[in-house]
Amino acid sequence: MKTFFNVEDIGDLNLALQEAAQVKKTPFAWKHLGTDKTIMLVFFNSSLRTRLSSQKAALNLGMNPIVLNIGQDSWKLETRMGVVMDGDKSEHLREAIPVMASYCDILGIRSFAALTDREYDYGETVLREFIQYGGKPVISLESATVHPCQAFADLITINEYKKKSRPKVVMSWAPHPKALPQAVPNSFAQWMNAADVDFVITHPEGYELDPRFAGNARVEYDQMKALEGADFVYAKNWSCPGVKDPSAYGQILSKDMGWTIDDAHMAVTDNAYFLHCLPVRRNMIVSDSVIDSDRSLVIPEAANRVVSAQVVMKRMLEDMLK
Ligand code: SN0
Repeated sequence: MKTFFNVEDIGDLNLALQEAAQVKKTPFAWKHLGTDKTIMLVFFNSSLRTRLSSQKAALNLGMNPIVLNIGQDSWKLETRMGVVMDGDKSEHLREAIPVMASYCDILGIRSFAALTDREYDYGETVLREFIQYGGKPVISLESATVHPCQAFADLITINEYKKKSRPKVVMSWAPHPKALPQAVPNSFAQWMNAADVDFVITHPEGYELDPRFAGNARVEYDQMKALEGADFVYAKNWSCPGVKDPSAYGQILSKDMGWTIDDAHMAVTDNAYFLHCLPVRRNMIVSDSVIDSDRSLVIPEAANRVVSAQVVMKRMLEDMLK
């Protein structure tokens, strides 16, 4: 595996889930793979789970992790090509990428969507530059349009807790005070479309996800109707993906608190489990009563982030031996 970006990169999902179960059971069984190998985790944005779970996964595999926070520990980096660098950015990605790549065997990159230029974000410009100029395997640690380590951990969690062979999984938009990227819902939709689940997306009008990720997933605009009989409720806010109206890209179209997942929403489900990638805004996305209930899986879901990251790194290290 040279890149981890889309669901296709992991190949057969059942095999990936079997491997995840093995990694979870015996996390230190592949320590030899990472001996004398270094992974560099580059963060352009804040992180708690991704940063820590990636480091833990690397350590489980015997690798040395190096973490760099761009702009805090490093120079501020210019990402646009062809500009006169007379502002506050001291170094260009064009030099920084090959330099960082020369110090490691695998690169992990967190670079959120800026939500101003749809083409730049949806072209995954920064991630592609790391792939092109780094020449090393690259993992998206939430880039402009995808968060594959999260979606893989979500799938692992659903697989562990499902009571039916084909559970109903509902991803619901929920309100948030800030404009957030579409990376988490894009990846979740992409992975659920590839998995053996009955997948439904619900959101207010205007929040339609890019068809590259939503595919043929059922969209139900009536949130309560969508939640009926659900086995898993996956809540997430995202800003306008700009599919129907590109000029609205990155905007907040609704703050309707009627969409907050509370007891009344959970009551129409089939005693569903609650999932969220975290960080979560309590009583915006989900009520205290739901996230504090015994149906909430947010902590085991976050714990599975080590497992998903470790499967991906393990595959990359195994490929280096070929
Ligand atoms: C990020 C997002 O993509 O939605 C990361 C999720 C894994 N979330 C946020 O930026 C939340 C920030 C906030 O202030 O609530």
